[in-house]
Amino acid sequence: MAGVARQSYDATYGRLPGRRPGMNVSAMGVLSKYLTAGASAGAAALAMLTVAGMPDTIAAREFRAADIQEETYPTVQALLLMDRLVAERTGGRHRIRVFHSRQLGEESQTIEQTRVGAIDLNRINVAAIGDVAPTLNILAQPFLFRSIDHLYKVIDGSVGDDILAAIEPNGFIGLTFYDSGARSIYTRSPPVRGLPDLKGLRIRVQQSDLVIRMMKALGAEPVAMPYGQVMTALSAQLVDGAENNWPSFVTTGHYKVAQYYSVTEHTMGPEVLVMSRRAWQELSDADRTIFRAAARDSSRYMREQWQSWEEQSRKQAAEAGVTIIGNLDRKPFEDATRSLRDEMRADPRFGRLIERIRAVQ
Ligand code: GTR
Repeated sequence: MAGVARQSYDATYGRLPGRRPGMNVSAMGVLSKYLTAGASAGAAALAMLTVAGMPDTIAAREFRAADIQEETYPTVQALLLMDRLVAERTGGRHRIRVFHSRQLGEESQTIEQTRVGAIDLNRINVAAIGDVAPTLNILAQPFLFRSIDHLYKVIDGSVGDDILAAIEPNGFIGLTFYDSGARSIYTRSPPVRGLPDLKGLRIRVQQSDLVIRMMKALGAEPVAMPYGQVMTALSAQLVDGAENNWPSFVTTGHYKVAQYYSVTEHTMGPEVLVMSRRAWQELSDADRTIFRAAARDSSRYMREQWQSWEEQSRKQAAEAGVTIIGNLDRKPFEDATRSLRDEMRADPRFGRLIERIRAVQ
């Protein structure tokens, strides 16, 4: 079976996953693991086609994938790996072209384009898509997970699968989750050392009803705006701060202007990879299996490196003079947002799933 033409890969599709310092701790070794595994999965998929007597003439296709993060960001690297896996496992019939750095628009625009089928694949944060695929808001709730381990057990298990499946009526096929760590609040000034310090501060949030309400519940004034505008807003002092995970705080450059990072870890909402229903309908059953498996493999690959990304970003921020407020009492933050969680639990669409999440040990 024809493999990916590796030499021309960089020219056509951009950087290979694993090349960037920090990302490539053991990436090339990890990569070959996935690619080797892929060869047999691809062969198996082709065999399935033959067994089922289906024509093997399913059109070759280039799928457009969106990710607003920049090229070196872990999720973009994961999508680039997914392209290689899909190419290898379909004998080069299908490719994924990754449009990173908001080339296809801001997150809310890409979500709409994915819903109508103009974008085929989209890597989005669960909070950002929660307004149109409400089940994903479950995972974006403040103080839902006890730890990152708890989150992993949930998204890797049957609840995760059920949440991915639940968004199909909203026009999306949920393929996999990606790491996003925990989000914390950072400010230009004043430093947030406890809940009272947040009072009245203008904090940029994602364009999400849930997150807007969460920030209000914390006593701040939420300012919802697209990711691509936050740096300007911080620099021009239109907002006092924002909130995000370590790698986003650093890759966006926000750490250069917002020099207080308060470890509130108020949400651990992961990233999600969705496919448009339209693109999904074009895939044969065998190709669907390949896409799902490649998505999950790319997510495992990314997870193997996520922690080192977080650590390196944290270190880079500290070296650049960021004050890390790590000893803040999170209990008042949790208490202030309790009514949001209670409301979601009482919602018949979400109550059972939330109970299952809480029961995961
Ligand atoms: C990042 C996430 C993006 C986007 C961004 C934001 O952590 O990866 O998809 O949601 O946060 O704050 O807008």
